[in-house]
Amino acid sequence: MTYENLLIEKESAIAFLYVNRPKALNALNKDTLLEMKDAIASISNDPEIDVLIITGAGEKAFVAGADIAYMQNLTAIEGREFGALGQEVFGMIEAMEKPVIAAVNGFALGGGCELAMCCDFRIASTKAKFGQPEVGLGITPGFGGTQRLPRLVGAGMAKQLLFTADVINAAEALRIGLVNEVVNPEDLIARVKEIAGKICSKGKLAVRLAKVAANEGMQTDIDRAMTIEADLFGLCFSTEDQKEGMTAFIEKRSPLFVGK
Ligand code: DAK
Repeated sequence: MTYENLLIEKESAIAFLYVNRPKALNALNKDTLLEMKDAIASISNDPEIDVLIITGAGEKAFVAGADIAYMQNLTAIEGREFGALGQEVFGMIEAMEKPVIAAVNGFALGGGCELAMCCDFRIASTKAKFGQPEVGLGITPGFGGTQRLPRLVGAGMAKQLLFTADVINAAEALRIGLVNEVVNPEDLIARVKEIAGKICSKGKLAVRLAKVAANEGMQTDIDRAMTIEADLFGLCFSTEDQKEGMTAFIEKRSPLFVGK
């Protein structure tokens, strides 16, 4: 599939997905979401890629939301389909076993904030702005915002943001735990690449199983979650990487992981 609204770049084991509609501040319309669905499936299945970085093209925006011009005249049925498509794509990002980092370079509003939240974690530039402005448009968030925001920042803070439609800056996003780090705009991609590179240097099966354990564990009660963790921990002992990682430690050398 050729993409009109995305740019995909690959650098060793790291893939970059740029949402690329800078004139509309990278707003998500149906075509963009369909392209993202294709791209995420392809990156998930690409054996050369271990980490995905999602960011926005241009200087101003990560993603300024779902495309309001596209949504303005949707019928109820079309709106339902659009919401389901967004939820499906964001669910694919959250569920893909390879780590996904959001490099938030500017506005991350509405569907853009929701896109950042379905990534595993967020690194922001000082220019980033976050918010769920939907109630100001007479709608509720529809791509998971009412669910992921409370899980990330707590119910009280999430409800304040959801009910007021307030837009917060990167420092406030850091304070409430919505982002992990804030860096200067010119350093954003380098910093995210540095983190991605560090992840790539680890046992990739272990990284993926750790993601599965964390994601699945958060969806269930603690006893079941511990069982999931124990099972996935056990599974690691079927891998060459576990043998190599522990042998390297005993032999006081760096491990050479093969991802098997
Ligand atoms: N959609 C479409 N176009 C957008 C856009 C958006 N979300 N955001 C910006 N643009 C366009 C602007 O219309 C403008 O286009 P032109 O006029 O140049 O053609 C261009 O991008 C530049 O924007 P501005 O001129 O407004 O730039 P400023 O720097 O002055 O302002 C801004 C930047 C980000 C503060 C402002 O653009 C803004 O407030 N944008 C809207 C932000 C917003 O409200 N985002 C949330 C969208 S609602 C659901 C499915 C999905 C959703 C909900 C439910 N179901 C079906 C259940 C999701 C909803 C949303 O995400």
